[in-house]
Amino acid sequence: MAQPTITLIGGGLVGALLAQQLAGRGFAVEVFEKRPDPRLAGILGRSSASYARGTRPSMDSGGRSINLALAERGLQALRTAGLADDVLRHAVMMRGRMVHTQDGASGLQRYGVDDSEVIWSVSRGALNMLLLDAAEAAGVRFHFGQSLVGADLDRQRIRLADEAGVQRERDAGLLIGADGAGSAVRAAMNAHAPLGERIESLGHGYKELEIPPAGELPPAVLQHSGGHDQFALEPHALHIWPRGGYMCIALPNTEGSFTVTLFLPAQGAAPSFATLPDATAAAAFFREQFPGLLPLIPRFGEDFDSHPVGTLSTLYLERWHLDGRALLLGDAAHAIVPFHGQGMNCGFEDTVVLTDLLAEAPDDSAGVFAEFQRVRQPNADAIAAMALENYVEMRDSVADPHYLAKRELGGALAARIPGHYMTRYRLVTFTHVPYAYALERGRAQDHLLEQLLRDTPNVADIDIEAAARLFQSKLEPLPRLRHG
Ligand code: FAD
Ligand code: E1W
Repeated sequence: MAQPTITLIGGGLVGALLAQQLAGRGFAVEVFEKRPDPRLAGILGRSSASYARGTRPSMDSGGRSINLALAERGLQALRTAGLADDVLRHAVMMRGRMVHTQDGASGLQRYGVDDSEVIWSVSRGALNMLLLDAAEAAGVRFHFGQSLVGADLDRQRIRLADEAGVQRERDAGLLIGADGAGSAVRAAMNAHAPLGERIESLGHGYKELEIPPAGELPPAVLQHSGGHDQFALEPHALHIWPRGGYMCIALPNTEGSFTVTLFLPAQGAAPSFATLPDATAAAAFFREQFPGLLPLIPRFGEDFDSHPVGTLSTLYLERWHLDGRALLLGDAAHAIVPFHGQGMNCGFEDTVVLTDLLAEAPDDSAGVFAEFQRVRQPNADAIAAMALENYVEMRDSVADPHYLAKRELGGALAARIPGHYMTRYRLVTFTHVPYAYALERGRAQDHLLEQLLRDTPNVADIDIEAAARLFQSKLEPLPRLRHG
């Protein structure tokens, strides 16, 4: 039987990668993307050639440089698609988190055991363009500047609007929504038959700021900042300035800049975005709370005033599909808060699962969509929960003595019994075990760590051999963990 035509809404990170894989399996794929083609419509009319030459390739349409952390799960999906090496050529390795305390001290906490366990900072814009190129080369047809505005799901028809607002209708075939957290496909499906949607706002927002390459900063501010070459800070780290109820982070860009993100309550008593109405108030707040960071952001005022406050929510749905007619994936199905750096990674994992299922049973889309949700939803729920938990851990506990004792004991066990103990962070970030398994295993391990520390709060006093025997007797060995 002829394979059905697939209509994909959204040519973002997940949509572009899914399209490339489906086309590689022989599906005819049409993608409708709201925004103009980023490869042509560079900032200030920059030509696509300047992107190809790599001049400041990480700018968004507002001229900002936005990056994301790519970890093993996303990398594995890119390997499946044959794109991992290309992506890594444009990535900056991050070995661990560099924690900057209020007093100006900083120290690197490695993420993994060695350089085989690292994560990668990639430019969202450059990654998206690479994926669009790859999908096009695989035969995908893109229609940019085409926004989904409605659908008649009974007749499998969609309505699109171009940038001038002119609408037209067309047949959808199989409709797949990869159109992000504010998904229009989801809205159309929900209007047709409720999806059991629940959106939980975190109540915190975020604002992006930029640390330029070192060459653009006065030598005096670079003296103790810990950077080298063109980087104002240590390049191979994810920087964190935890401050209790809020924090800043910074990820490196290939050209030497860093993108800083401030996470802060949206409303309520100071400090919150509501109590920082303008850049002057915000600069005073930074001078107080992030004194080492402020001088590295020379365009603080412009950045603060011109960049919007982003909102953060978790999206839960009861249903991800309408029988065999329409399906959601990526953020459209399961948007999460960003504090584990796994939203894109999870969406990339989705694309591999869906492509395999569809290629195996191309004429049973109802069965495939149901199976996709059955497999992926428990894992999406698990990473949603872990991402929420990680915010608290990031903000509050990186300096908490009990947390540090647990880390120390965990480190000793990871070295002594690697087949029985691996931190939840490493299971999530450096392996392919299902997220739901990482969540469950993390709980069981944590329970035992707490039990040991309750009896003997001082790690130096704990008998590691006895602790190792406890873990080995209470927990199954970890599954075979494929690294890299
Ligand atoms: P999107 O990237 O949102 O793409 C959706 C696409 O659909 C867009 O191109 C959009 O223009 C298009 N679209 C929208 N509506 C329509 C319409 N009506 N018609 C046609 N097209 C439409 N994840 C990580 O893995 N690591 C990180 O370090 C990380 N950091 C993050 C930091 C922040 C502050 C935030 C907010 C998120 C972060 N994430 C991270 C999550 C990551 O950004 C998302 O999970 C990922 O972008 C989801 O990809 P997507 O393709 O599903 O959605
Ligand atoms: C990562 C936006 C973002 C992205 C991330 C991470 C964090 C905090 C944030 C989690 C982490 C990579 N994390 N880092 N250090 N400890 N946990 O690992 O992507 Cl806020």
